[in-house]
Amino acid sequence: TMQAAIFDLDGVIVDTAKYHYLAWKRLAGELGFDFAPEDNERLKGVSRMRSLAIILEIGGIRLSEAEQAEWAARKNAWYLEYIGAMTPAEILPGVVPFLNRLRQRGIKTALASASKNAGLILEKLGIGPLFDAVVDGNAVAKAKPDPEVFVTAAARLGVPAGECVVFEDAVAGIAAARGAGMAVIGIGDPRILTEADLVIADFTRLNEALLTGEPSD
Ligand code: B16
Ligand code: MG
Repeated sequence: TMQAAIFDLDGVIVDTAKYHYLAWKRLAGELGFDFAPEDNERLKGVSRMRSLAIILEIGGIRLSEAEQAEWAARKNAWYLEYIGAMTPAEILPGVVPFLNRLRQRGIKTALASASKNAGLILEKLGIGPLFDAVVDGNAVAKAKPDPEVFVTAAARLGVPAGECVVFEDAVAGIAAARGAGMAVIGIGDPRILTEADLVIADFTRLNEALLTGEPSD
């Protein structure tokens, strides 16, 4: 039986992708090229520096390590500006009731995000207390699709990998959860998230029956 539920942040709890997109687009603009919305898909679940490498490849631009660090810092400052006005109203539908029901059932909850800003975002959303553990981009050395972030989350909860279920919206994140030996529920399009055990559109109709095998109420 499932003892723990581990959640990705961007695309699962809240749509920060739109703010990342605005910040990367601004960076691309300053470097003199356009960054199309379609290309934003490639950045989902991927670390900040890896995202920058993808953007620079799209723009056909080469930068030194020091310049890359500067642009990444600039991008993050813009991103922080954009998420500054974020409120609990932006939490994706069904998330809070689902987290509450899990907790009522004694199922442990963790956040496992690639983002170094995850703590700040949870604070803005007011849902930090709903997680027993938070593992973010500051706590891991290897980014998704490496399993480290999920392995670390399970260890912090004290739950074996085989008894964890992961909720992920990104292909890289699903691969990471699989690599950790965990069950994965994809949030999004089943044609894209082909490696998930199950794919749902969002949390509005999901309940803990999925985890306990008990009938829904
Ligand atoms: P930051 P997740 C990821 O969050 C985003 O999906 C990805 O687009 C972003 O580049 C990454 O966080 C790093 O974010 O620049 O804030 O450290 O989906 O793993 O919750
Ligand atoms: Mg995500």
